[in-house]
Amino acid sequence: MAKIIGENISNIPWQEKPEGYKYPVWRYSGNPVITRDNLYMANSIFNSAVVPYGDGFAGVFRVDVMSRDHTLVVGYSKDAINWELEEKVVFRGYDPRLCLIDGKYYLSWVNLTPHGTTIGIAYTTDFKEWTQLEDACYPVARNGVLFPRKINGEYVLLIRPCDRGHTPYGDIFLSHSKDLTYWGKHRFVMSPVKNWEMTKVGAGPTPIETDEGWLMFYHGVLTSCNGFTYAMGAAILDKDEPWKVLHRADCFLLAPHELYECVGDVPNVVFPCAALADAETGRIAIYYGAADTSVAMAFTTVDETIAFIKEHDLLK
Ligand code: BMA
Repeated sequence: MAKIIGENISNIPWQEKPEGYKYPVWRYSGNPVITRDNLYMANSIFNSAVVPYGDGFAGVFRVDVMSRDHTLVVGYSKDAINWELEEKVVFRGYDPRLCLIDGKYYLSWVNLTPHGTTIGIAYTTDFKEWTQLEDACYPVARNGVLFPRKINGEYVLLIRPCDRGHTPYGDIFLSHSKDLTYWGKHRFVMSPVKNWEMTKVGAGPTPIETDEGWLMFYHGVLTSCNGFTYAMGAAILDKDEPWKVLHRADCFLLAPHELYECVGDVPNVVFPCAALADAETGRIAIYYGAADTSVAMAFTTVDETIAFIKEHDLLK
């Protein structure tokens, strides 16, 4: 049995796998959990990040407002399913990720600069006051995802260099920092390999530590006559040298299928940005943006996902 190394979050949202369902990741039956109706003046609320906070949960949500500016707002929930979002904009940009490191909640997101997107980093202890640090790189990059603890004494950030448009390429790299200001020791992690992810790949939720290595969910993009299709894949990275990919599924684990994933502002998008993981039960709740319109949730267990990755291992 694979094990999550981390906190017990006994109040993680959960639904059992539907009987007879064969795949390792199954959707919440009440999807989508957040729609544009959750906030005044929202055009769409999608790729968003959540963490356990107090006796409930907090999150940073991507809200594209009716001017179509990209904004990030804070939200709270008792059960991580029903969310109250605040109208106050905390940062401009998109695709937030959150993680707790040494008592501080770190946010990384796609920060907007006149020269293209970069990776913004900020932290908070109460989701009210934020301290913004230096951007983690110069433009152009997206999909900056911090590991939830220092590895060999250094912070580690997954990152995806790109261009200023709808980038037609993309590999995952990572960088190290001793102080979250100066980043270096850049390492290549992975490129697209199979058809479902052939255009580009980018890290998804904060990686989950397991006894087998870091479980990294990521998105892969296929280009068809109809444009891009975003799906979710998974890989296991070495615990101490996380640029080394130990196992990687050769197929997606979740792809656009339901109407709310196939129809929306950008059709055919499943874009995972967060996961809640309970060490005691091995349960994982994944939060993903659906069709750039709403936030949806899916479930798995560490055991099922790792078994599936190994059964369909690209690297074996
Ligand atoms: C990517 C990002 C995501 C978005 C996806 C699909 O480049 O901008 O925010 O979900 O495209 O439109």
